[in-house]
Amino acid sequence: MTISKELFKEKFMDMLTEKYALSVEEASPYDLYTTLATLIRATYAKDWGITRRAYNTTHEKQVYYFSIEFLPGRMMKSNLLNMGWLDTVEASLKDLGIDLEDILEIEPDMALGNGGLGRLASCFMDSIASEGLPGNGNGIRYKYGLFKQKFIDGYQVELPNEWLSRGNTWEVRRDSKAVTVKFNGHAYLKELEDGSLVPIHENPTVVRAIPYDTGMVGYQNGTVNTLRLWDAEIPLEEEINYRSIQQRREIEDLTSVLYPDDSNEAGRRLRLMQEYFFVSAGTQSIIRHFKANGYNLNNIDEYVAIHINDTHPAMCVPEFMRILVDEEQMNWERAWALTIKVMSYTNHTILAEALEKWPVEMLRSVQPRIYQIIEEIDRRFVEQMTGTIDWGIIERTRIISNGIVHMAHLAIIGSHSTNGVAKLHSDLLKNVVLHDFYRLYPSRFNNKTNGIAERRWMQLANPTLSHLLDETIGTSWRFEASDLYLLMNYKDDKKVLHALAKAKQVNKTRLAKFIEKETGVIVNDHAIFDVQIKRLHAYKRQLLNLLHIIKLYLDLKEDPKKKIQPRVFIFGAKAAPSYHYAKAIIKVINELANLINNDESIKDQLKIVFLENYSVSLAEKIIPAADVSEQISLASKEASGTSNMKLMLNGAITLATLDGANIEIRDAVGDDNIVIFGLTEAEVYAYYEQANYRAFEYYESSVELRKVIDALIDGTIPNSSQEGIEIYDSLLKYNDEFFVLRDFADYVAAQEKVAHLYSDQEKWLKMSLINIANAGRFSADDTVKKYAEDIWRIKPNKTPQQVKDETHD
Ligand code: GPW
Repeated sequence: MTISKELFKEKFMDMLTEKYALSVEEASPYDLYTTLATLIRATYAKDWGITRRAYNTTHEKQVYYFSIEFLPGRMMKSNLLNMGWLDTVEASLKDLGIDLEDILEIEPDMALGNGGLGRLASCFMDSIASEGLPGNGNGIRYKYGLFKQKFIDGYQVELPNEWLSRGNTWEVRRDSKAVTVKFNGHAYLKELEDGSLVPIHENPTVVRAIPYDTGMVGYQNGTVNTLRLWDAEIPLEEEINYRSIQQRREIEDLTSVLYPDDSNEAGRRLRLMQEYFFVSAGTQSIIRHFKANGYNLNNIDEYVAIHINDTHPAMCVPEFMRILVDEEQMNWERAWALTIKVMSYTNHTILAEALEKWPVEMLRSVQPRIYQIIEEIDRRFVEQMTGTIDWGIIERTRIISNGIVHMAHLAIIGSHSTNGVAKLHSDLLKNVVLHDFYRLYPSRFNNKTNGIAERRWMQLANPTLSHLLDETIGTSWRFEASDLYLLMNYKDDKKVLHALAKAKQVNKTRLAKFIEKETGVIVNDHAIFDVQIKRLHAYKRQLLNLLHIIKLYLDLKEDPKKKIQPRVFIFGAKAAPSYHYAKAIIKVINELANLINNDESIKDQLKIVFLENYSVSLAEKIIPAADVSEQISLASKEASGTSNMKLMLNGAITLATLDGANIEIRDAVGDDNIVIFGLTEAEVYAYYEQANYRAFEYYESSVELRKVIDALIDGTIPNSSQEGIEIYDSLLKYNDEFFVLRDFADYVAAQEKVAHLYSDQEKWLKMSLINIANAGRFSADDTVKKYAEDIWRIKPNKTPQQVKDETHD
């Protein structure tokens, strides 16, 4: 799909006339944006159709990736890149006096996710299409994306994110593919005259699910897959049953808001309804599609793989059973064998509070038939296991116990594969968290270390470095991420290292300008840009970062002549609206920032910038400019992390605990090219076993630490006494759940090492180069290939070009 400048300009101006009857000079940036978006969509639409028809005619197996979150960010630049149009369009628009960057900024982020989980799903969508794999996304079209974050007086305030208010050019509403989803009511088995039982669902609430499809354009391979997001409406023929505003609102609410919590489950009944809504709509539409295309449901496992992204879509298991058994009259055993072969599940956390559990009463009331099926799955599981193993294991692994439905148990028992998202995480699943299941089904457990869409995080986000890579190692890395390794040949090449420094400087200067524009803070763009960007969560320990900054500040105040390696600490983080403690940390960071940034005596040595409204598009601005990547979660708590990979790819040096994928980054670059500190996972577990962590002892025995902690409550940091006390208490009164005090001294030493390393620029640049060169292994292209081979058993499809070639000869 290449295009000449002339042809593009002609098409673009025609489209502008068609859509708005405007000339380039008359058009607003918004008009230009929608015109370009429409042209892009119209262009890939042909391949979109060819791809779909190719999947149908070749009967290749397809995967459906069910995820309650997708976080694609902006689509325009990514589509241009993947179509092979980016450079031509940029140059053509320039001829017309238009700066492409200005147009790109018009697009609202598609933020239908909270953080890592949703972004992973979107990186996978890009990679699945780019690998030519037959794969589809299935999720919810939330009317409001993740809240917009503002800081008012240093506090996080949440505003609605109306991303659809001006329409969405990328999506296609497919009315003809609507399905109905049933909730509530009463379910029972009715005995017929011949003694057989039929399931009856009485008085259900009936909702119409309408799919909105978005093309997922593969990287210059002609493949365009589909991300299908469902919206809820009142079915016309059911209008009569929705008489009150209250009843109508319930349907509207179903797809209204993304549950804005990350790693903490709640949201309760509405969230459960959302889960069943997209599970049922997606599963029904898959089965309907395959039936309509003449497939035999008895070997549906040869054509369909369904992936359960964390437990939120775990009801795929009973829903698939419901359709096969109730609607298709298949016998239970056959249906169950197929279900297990079709389903696979990824676990993304070991935090107990994030493992989904639903009260029996609530699940039964939201979907009584699904509850019955879960009960039957549970009954058969217990029956099958009884006598083969300890009763204790059965009690701990069964799906329903003490009035609670355990969704992870449902997902594991109902699927053939359970994977973790980094080596350490997968080992912890096998050996600790899911050990009982591992004993039952050892062959179901496997690891798939996360990956990132390196096209977005390098080619789109960092054109400066991308050009340097082209000049140094050629352009093959743009197609094959592992070719980044060619850069290793230049690790001692002064010219290349110098060029690397220049590229980083360009990005830092650009970010510094952005920071000034957004916050008014002027930062020294030659300081170390030290970046921590991720959801605000106690286990991620933004607090440890904060305490270290307080220490640097106190040091500078105590000795005004002291010189430190200048630093700009950059934060980006949203806190769940109900997560009081996380919000307290935001407030204190903001107040400390205010204090330090306005302290004349500190000058250029220290600045803190907390950028509002962290999002995919903000990440694209920050990451290319980062020198230091803060990955400082308590060992064992961060399942993988993915910002660690994005920052490494962009040449930042990782400052990390041995947690999640940090361990694999260390293995990739070697101990000399990463800075590791803190407790190991084994040490953390030893504390748990011996119950012998005493946070207070660290406070008592270290003068330095005591000064830092006291600064939280002694008025050093203005306007934050309440929050300071809350944090102080979490550390000392409640014994510091995430071992911040235990790791403090080690972290300070590691930060001193970072400063020291940075002062030797040549060494630093070499480390940076080695990080870039070794980041290829974290390409999501490779990750999805492994899922495709080991779990989904799907093969790359023919490209539209191949299909065309064949039909022509
Ligand atoms: F709790 N993750 C996330 F496991 O972003 F479901 N949201 C979530 O709700 C959960 C996990 C859940 C993240 C992990 O915290 C992170 O370590 C991982 O890299 C990411 O999922 C993708 O696997």
